[in-house]
Amino acid sequence: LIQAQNQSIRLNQIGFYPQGPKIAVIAQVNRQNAFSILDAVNGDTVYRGTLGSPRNNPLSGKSTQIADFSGLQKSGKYQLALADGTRSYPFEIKPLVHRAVAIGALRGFYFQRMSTALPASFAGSWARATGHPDTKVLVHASAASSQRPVDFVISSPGGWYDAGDYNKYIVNSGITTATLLSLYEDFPQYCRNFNTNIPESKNQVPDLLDEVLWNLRWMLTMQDPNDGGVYHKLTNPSFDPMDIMPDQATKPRYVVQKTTAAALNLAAVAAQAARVLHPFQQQLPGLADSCLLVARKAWAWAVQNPKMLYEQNELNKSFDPDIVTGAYGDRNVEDERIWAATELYLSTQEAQYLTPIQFNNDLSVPSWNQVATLAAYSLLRLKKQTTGAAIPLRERAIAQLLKLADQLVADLDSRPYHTVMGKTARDFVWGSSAVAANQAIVLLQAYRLNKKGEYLQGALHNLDYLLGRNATGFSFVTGFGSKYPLHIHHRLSEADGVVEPIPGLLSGGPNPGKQDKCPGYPSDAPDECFVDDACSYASNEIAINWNAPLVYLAVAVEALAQQ
Ligand code: 9MR
Repeated sequence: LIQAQNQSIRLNQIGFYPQGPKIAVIAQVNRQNAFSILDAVNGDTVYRGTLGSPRNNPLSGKSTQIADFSGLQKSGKYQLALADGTRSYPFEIKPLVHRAVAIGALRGFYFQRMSTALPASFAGSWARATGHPDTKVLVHASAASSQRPVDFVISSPGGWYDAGDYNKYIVNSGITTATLLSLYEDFPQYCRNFNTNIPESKNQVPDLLDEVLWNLRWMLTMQDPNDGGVYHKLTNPSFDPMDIMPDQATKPRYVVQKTTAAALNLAAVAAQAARVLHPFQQQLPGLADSCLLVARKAWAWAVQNPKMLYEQNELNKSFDPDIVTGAYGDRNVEDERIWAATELYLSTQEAQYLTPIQFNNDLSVPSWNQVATLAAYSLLRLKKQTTGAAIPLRERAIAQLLKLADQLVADLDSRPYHTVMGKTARDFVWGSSAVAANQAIVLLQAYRLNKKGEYLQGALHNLDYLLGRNATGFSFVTGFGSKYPLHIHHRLSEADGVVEPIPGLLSGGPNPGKQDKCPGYPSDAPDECFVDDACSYASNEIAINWNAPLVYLAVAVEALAQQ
């Protein structure tokens, strides 16, 4: 009976929890205000409602109307229908409604695994041969030293492909891996029973941590054991063409320059991993201890080298070959210092790490280059480990986090899509989908502190945004929903000869920067600057630091719905 679906009805294309908020947005003002919810199987009307009064969208000048059917709590498969007969995509109301998305999003990381073949038993139609062994990686001239001359080769296998490209970057791995470790620390019980059908599913380590280990072990190899410094990235000099599979992509690879940002990212992640992996001594002998050693050494290097920034253009003036892949060139590493110090403190309780920590500045929604808030999350979570002089730091972190959460949910009732996302045009940066997901994590952390319903609801509204309730009408997660991107900027999906993109990957989302200059952007409105075309690396690429907060969000709402 699913028929005549109208793309102007925007809603979470997967569905809603029986007790949760349920909102659809009509992207054009309608002449008749009545709407109904139909049983998608037999067409019966199960709920009637009235659209809200028009809301102005300052980003596009358009108006929307809200259909709120939160009162419908019965499980089932439904469609929303307007008085003129137009119908929405089908959606479900049921417990565990986001479990499949949560599993799919974590499996997205499995598909990003480097240096390994993906057999059909785990990867289905997206099975592939092994590529990028990275066992003989050249030390770039920018990273050469007396111990590591230019012709020196290191082994640095594993890790996840960063995004649509075939390189791996420590800075971006930092926030990604930490977000997944934090998910485990926040919801250990749920995560212990979260099976994602990966090769390690039958071992005695939770799948979430097995997935993390794939990248963590790589990150550890990026430290130069001679001095504790950490290479910024492992990369080809320039991006591969779009139509080449990993086993065919055999150009030389380099580790490039040691930077402060890389050292602090590794210090933070390895310190957090040390305490998360501590209970798994038997399954992973020695690993937690090694992580702590690596973290301490990386920190010490950063103390000696407090501002070694990654400046790719400058680097190319002095060294060959030129490196033109992703820079992740953060110009301010003070937030990375706070984060690494906090994780080291929480894993060791040593006062030496307390000195650099302060929460005097406003916290911001995390991104690859803004990570102080990750430190706040860990302090909130680990109350017992926070003693003495750390107690007032934790209190300040809590106050700042709640302030940020309150700003995010303010005026929700007037927003055109009733989402936390999109309060201002500034939310629509490169990778805006991750802004939405990370805003939701801020709210979930606040919710864990004081159980205020509006925070949890705000997080759900942003999940709705990602799954279709937005100005583009797309669910941004491949393979999930009725309309999702089919042409992500993703070499693995473009080159594999399979029509469907690899599932469980979060597209970057609207970005008015339009840096790719692709044809086909529908408008200049910041919330509409999205084009489902593989040429659009600025709006339709995928990336591990965008997928990780999606995993966190989907798993967290599932875990909370069961409590
Ligand atoms: O996510 C990054 C975004 O914040 C930057 O504006 C953009 C341009 O520097 O780079 C993005 O990261 C890309 C990285 O540099 C290379 N791999 C793909 C990443 C996602 O587009």
